[in-house]
Amino acid sequence: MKDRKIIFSGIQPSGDLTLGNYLGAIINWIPLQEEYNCIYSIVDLHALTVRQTPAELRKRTRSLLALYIACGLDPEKNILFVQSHNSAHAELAWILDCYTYMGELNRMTQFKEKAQKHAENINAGLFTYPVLMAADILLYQADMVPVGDDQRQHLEITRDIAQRFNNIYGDVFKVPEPYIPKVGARIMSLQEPEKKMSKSDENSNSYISLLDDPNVIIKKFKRAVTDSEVQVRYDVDNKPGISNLMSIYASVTGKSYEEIESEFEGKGYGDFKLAVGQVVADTLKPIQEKHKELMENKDYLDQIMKDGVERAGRLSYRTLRKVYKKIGLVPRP
Ligand code: ATP
Ligand code: LTN
Repeated sequence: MKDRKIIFSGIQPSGDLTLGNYLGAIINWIPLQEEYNCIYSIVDLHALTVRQTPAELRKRTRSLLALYIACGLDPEKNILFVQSHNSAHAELAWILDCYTYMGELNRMTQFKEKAQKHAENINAGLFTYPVLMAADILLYQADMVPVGDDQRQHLEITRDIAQRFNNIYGDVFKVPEPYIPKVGARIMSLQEPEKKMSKSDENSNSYISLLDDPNVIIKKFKRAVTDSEVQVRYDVDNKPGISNLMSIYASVTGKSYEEIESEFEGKGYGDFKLAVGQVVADTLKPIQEKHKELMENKDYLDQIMKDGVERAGRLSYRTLRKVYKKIGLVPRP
């Protein structure tokens, strides 16, 4: 690997990717591949914190890898791998569990939200989820972690755990920085614009799946909840629906909010919603075609997973060995 800064990020195969995942995370990963050593994982162990149907989880894991590539991540330039293929993640997570306090984990808002949503299955994995995420990142000595705004708190706890460990044992872990985009970091639900767009929402009208048909995309934007004014203007507090559509449009086209406001001056919401739908459908079309082609080539995807985990495994093994030594575990003879 070239001597460059290291980037790590991951997405759970817990449902079809949404436009939120794309604009909040993946779209920012594409330019980074030219300047950094990037490692992107499909974090299937994290997905187990919510009950999954085995056959679907298997299919979605492959599909997510195909989407990574279809969105523009080059498997030669980036390390792409499946988290469960590298046992170092689960191993380091256990160690870090012993350096993380219950009180810290109790403050995590994602845990509180997920516990409320899955009241019948508040398992210990859901509670220690951020520690596995810390292990993912710290194993690779990542400098930066590109994520959406909802992951800010998890990045904070990762930094706290790394610093705590380093204070006891010396400089073992790199303390990572979050990398959160200015526009598109929090795409909201199309039906309830106060809530974030989420792939596990029961109402499929609330999100755009990256694999939705163009006519479905246009229809969902047409139905998006907005206010009773007619002016396309950015104002998150008073016009959350329109502001959300504006941030989607801005993030896909690269236009500023002022440019969008003047583009739609004197036009109604109908025209604007159609334009957003159209530009999103056009952006996703080549991704969908490439995804379809890749899904028909199982051997190719398997080869990428195999190469990816070999490279990831080598890097993480160095950190894991150092950690075991520092804390006093006897090396395997
Ligand atoms: P789930 O609904 O299963 O909790 P999710 O849609 O929130 O999943 P994750 O796999 O948890 O997706 O997140 C993958 C990446 O996408 C993370 O970097 C996260 O910050 C980002 N992300 C998720 N939802 C949004 C959103 N609505 N807007 C912007 N970024 C998002
Ligand atoms: N927790 C993240 C997914 C995730 C992740 C990571 C992101 C797991 N491990 C490591 C960045 C780096 C989520 O819920 N979106």
